Amino acid sequence: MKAIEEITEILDLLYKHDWDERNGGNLSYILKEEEVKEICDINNEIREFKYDFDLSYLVGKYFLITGTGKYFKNCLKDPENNLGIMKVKDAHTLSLLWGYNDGGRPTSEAPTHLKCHIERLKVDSEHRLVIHSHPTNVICMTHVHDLDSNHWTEDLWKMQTESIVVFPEGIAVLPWILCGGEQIGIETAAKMQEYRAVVWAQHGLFATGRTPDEVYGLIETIEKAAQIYMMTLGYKHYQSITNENLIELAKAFNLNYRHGIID
Ligand code: 2HA
Ligand code: ZN
Repeated sequence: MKAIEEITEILDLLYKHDWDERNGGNLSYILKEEEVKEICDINNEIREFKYDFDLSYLVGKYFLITGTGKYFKNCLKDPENNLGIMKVKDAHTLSLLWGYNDGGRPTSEAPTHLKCHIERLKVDSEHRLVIHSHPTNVICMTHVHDLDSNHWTEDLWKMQTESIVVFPEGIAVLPWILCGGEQIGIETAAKMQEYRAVVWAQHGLFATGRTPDEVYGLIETIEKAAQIYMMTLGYKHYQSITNENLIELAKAFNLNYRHGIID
């Protein structure tokens, strides 16, 4: 049950940060077969979920996915009702092996998650995790900042020294688009070809990576930079991190950072 423990701990932390109020946010995690075997019988299909887009890239993989309408607040104490483990059985079918005990089904954002997994796996074979959350200051920034991805990347990099170290590829920003729909899934996944983090204006953040620590750390660092931006907004700025400082950092930490923003 180690995988369930590590994921429910992260869900609980996200809730306690106020980044996933009520049923806000959702998560999907690629599990290894040996991890699934520790939790349930991999040959015992409980129910099926059909999707009309092409899942063939993911066939054979196992996913832990939060349930639709479920609260992050409740996942730690009751994982079997709030989470489900599924195998991608064929190009249009997820087969439920564990969880959703009260008759639930995957999050409404599951198509977006699955499309993001496909694009991240194409660029990083070790990719495993997608977390959608509602970090407060990231959402605040989408009200008071333009929505240009390079402008966001530059401003977040300049808020604190850690930013460029943690997300050297930058951050992508999408305008307001209807959530739960097809278009937002396609546009988010397209950004995931180049970025691990995509902001949804006036909504939240999609963050991806290899491990719970990496993805949680990415969310924390982006949100911290956005918090510094919001807390200093409207004050006279006497100094900041310069382009030259960032280039010096990139050299010192050997960062493969996104070019065309500070140079
Ligand atoms: O599942 O956050 O984007 C609740 C949401 C939808
Ligand atoms: Zn949301």
